[in-house]
Amino acid sequence: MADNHKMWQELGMDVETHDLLCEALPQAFGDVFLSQKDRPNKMDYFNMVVADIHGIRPSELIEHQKNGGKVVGSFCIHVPDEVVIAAGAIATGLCSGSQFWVPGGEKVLPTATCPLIKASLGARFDRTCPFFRICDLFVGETTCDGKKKAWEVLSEDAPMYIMDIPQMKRQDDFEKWEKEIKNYIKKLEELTGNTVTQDSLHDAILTVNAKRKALQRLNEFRKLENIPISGRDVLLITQIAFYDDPKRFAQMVNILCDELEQRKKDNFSVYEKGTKRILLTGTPLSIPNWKLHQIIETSGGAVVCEEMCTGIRYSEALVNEEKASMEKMIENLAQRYLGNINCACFTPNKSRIDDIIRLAKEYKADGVIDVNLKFCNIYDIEGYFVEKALADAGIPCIGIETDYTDEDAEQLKTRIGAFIEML
Ligand code: BJ8
Repeated sequence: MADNHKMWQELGMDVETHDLLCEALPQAFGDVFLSQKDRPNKMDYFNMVVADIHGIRPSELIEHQKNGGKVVGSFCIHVPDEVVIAAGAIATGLCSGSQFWVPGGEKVLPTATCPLIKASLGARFDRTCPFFRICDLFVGETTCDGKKKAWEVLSEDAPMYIMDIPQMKRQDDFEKWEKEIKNYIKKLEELTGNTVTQDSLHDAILTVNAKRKALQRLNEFRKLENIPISGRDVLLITQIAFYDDPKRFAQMVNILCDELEQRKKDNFSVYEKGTKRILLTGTPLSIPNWKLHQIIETSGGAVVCEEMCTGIRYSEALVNEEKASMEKMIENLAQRYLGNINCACFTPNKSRIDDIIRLAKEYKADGVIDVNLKFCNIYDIEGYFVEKALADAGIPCIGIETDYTDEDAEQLKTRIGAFIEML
């Protein structure tokens, strides 16, 4: 693996502290992923990306900047990557899934803030993540209260732009969101000096759709009785989707799917017979948050679907692919990015509840685990409806609350183990 220290130093990172993260990651990755039996060979690409996650992709982003390009980071799947790509910039995900960054966030935020938000700010303020050093623009959104206020704090140190996401899905809200997307396009045009054209926007829609289609193809394998790939591996791939070059990523996922196609023909499963099928729903699992999948899949369960932003919510819906007027394509983006994402920030949010039941049936889940990141009120409260709907549908469910630490790992193992046993 290349020595990235020079690059990190030039980015103004705290290299010494960052080295501690680099030391811990290979062990965690080995324990969760490399210890699995019968992994598909074509996971090699994704292993390599993660092994050098703060090296390979950051150096590509820097190369793009050296050639005059811009890099735009965002924290939420409501922010449309298509317009960033159409403006000739690179879009990258920014939300952070490690406890490593949380204490840094706690220096500027109340402890009673969700770990995802704390880690995101910690990564920037502590200078321990290259992605948070590279971005020319940080795009926040007004989804939950914690994020909304945290962006104000982050803006003291980073160039921020905020998209105001409606909290309902009425006709007026779609129109408002269309305006927000138009304003975002203007901002990106100013940043990059490029114009978003009908051609560039249409190409970008096709590029991002191709990535989502590859993920859809991958997820289809999880509906099979004999599942040819583990939930852990699919989670990892989905997490990488937020960072990788979209065209290369789609190509690599499709190559992997070709291998899985053969496994499907051979009725090959990575799980033993009798393994219980689990659907996860709730708050996102940002990289490198692999805790729950690891616990579930070493306790007699298989994660068959994530009704999460790091799951189906990211990949299921496509943007209409028609090459229409700019106006119409922006309307199509607004439809997809407002209408088809069921974040708990919306009221009401019945379509999420319906989706959970639909997905539990499609993926033949034996049980559902409703996951909540500590201090996330909106998902916590919505858990009431999730659990009620699942009880009505006769699908067993438990709700759990967790964070990025390992402190609750033993307790979670006991609870999840007991849940899986009774399925
Ligand atoms: S669309 S889930 S990515 S906002 S977990 S920060 S909600 S307190 S991450 Fe999210 Fe967009 Fe919604 Fe998805 Fe706040 Fe809750 Fe923390 Fe959250």
